[in-house]
Amino acid sequence: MPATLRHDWSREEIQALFDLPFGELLHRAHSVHREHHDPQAVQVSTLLSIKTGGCPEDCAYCPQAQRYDTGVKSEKLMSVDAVVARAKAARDAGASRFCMGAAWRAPKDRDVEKVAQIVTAVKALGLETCATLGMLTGPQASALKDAGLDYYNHNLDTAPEFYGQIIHTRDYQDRLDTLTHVRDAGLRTCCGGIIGMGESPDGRSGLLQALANLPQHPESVPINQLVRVPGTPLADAAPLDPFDFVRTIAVARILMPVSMVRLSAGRQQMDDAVQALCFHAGANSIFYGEKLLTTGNPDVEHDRQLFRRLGIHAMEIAADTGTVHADIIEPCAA
Ligand code: SAM
Ligand code: DTB
Ligand code: SF4
Repeated sequence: MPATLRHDWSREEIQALFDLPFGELLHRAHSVHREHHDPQAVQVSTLLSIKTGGCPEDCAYCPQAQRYDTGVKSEKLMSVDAVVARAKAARDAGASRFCMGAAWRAPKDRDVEKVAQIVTAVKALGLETCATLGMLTGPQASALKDAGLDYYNHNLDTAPEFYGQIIHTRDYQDRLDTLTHVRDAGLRTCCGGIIGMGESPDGRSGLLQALANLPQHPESVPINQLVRVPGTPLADAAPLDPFDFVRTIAVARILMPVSMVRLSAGRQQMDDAVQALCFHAGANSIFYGEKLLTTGNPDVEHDRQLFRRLGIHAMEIAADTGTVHADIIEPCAA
């Protein structure tokens, strides 16, 4: 059934969902999930860092910020052929989407031209394409769309009021502006955040509120658990209660019922049972392959076994590369 999507969630309503008994919250989230998705189908994306390290920004979580001593070696933009070889391998291993990340604050126009060539070549392999390159102008977003880009990833990362404790080199509005350019160019948005950076429970509600109250729900919502990288300011952030992570997935599923919710970074540090709870709570997308951008991810064989043990399977690309968005009706409540 087509979903009625809300964009007017209050902080109190969201907090009340977080405060439900765990079993009750999971029951509600799983029911919403079943209404709109095949609960056994999980979308798999493979990530590649196509331009690594040396970033001028100061995102406190990020191993690629130049100013932190994290041991990440800077590398320039990869060639089309080198990226295509990695994309082919990802496709042959079963990925349906290839996500290319670059450690830029904002790409220059000539960077976008080069990435556009890469996108066209990856798209020709029959994969869905996604890129995350930092802040984009409207014309840059359109150029990427014309090259065959399907999704653009740009995260809000955290609640507006906590953002200033994590990033000082650009503000929340800059992120919202890029998301507007991406949507206006006709690209699908992939937008989420990070849990476990020391935010309060209200901070988690604030992130999900900001995401759900965007003019359109992002088609893909990556929920990352902070990967605590030595050398970054958040290296010693307090560990997250795994149930709080599962709760965040569940509330995201309830607020954004037709979006794909991605159980994103942090799976390597997560017990298989916690991942199973995340799938039950409504996560239906993962990053697949041994590496995220610079940090580790579960190996492919482990994930294949996990899928078998849980009776879930990888989702196919729909004919129009629309994955599973056919039943979205936007917008409803103001
Ligand atoms: N430079 C671009 C940008 O910031 O938009 C694109 C790449 S950036 C690495 C993409 C996203 O990765 C960030 O917005 C953040 O949400 C996520 N990320 C980076 N480091 C992380 C970490 N240590 N743990 C979890 N997520 C992380
Ligand atoms: C997202 O939300 N998570 C991915 C992707 N979008 C680009 C990145 C996770 C990065 C984790 C740290 C690293 O490997 O460098
Ligand atoms: Fe740079 Fe992106 Fe890392 Fe921030 S998250 S430091 S913008 S690569």
